[in-house]
Amino acid sequence: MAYIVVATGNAHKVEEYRKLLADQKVELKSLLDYPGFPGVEEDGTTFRENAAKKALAACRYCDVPAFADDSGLEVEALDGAPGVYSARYAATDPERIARLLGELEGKENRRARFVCAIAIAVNGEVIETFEGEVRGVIAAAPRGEHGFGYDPVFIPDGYDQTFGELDSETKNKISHRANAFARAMEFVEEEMSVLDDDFGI
Ligand code: ITT
Repeated sequence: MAYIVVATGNAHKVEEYRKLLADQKVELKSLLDYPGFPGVEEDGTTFRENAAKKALAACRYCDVPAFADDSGLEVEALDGAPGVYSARYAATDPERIARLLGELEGKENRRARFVCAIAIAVNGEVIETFEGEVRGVIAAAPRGEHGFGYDPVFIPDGYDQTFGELDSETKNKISHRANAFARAMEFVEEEMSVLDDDFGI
């Protein structure tokens, strides 16, 4: 079976993509299957730029079609922070959440959005990037054990629970990652005659 590499070392992202790709005739590998991958400096100023860098590096290193996601949380009252620096906001998930809640102390506006950019690279070139988002608010305190990152403090619009409390099926229907992925799949299906051999779908 043909396979595609998702250029991430984040096992939670891999799991989400595995579920999103469940109906496709393509096997998913990730950088966890390529321990020798040298890594990519995520020095872009946009999610799209970083996603493109990661996808390209993986496509060239693994010599197969690859896609990557760069994602993060943008908080209105913090002028969009932590944004592209979401992973580097502090050393661990609990510390990142603690810093975020600290910065928001006393602020009334708790609106935020998760953003995900996906880049697809084939034959050593980035062919397209896509973006998805999910809007919501930041909870007063972390709740729930599901998901990863900022999930315990993000309450998506239309729900009372955080992504940490909602099950993975629900998150995978409405998340920034699911929305970006749906756009990417639409593109892949439309361009199938071009990509058929590479993707094997
Ligand atoms: P890769 O670069 O290897 O894919 P990463 O975790 O470093 O893994 P990013 O550079 O895209 O990924 O950083 C995204 C950060 O934004 C991530 O570490 C989380 O803190 C946060 N984030 C992104 N998507 C999230 C989600 O679905 N739920 C919770 N937090 C998320």
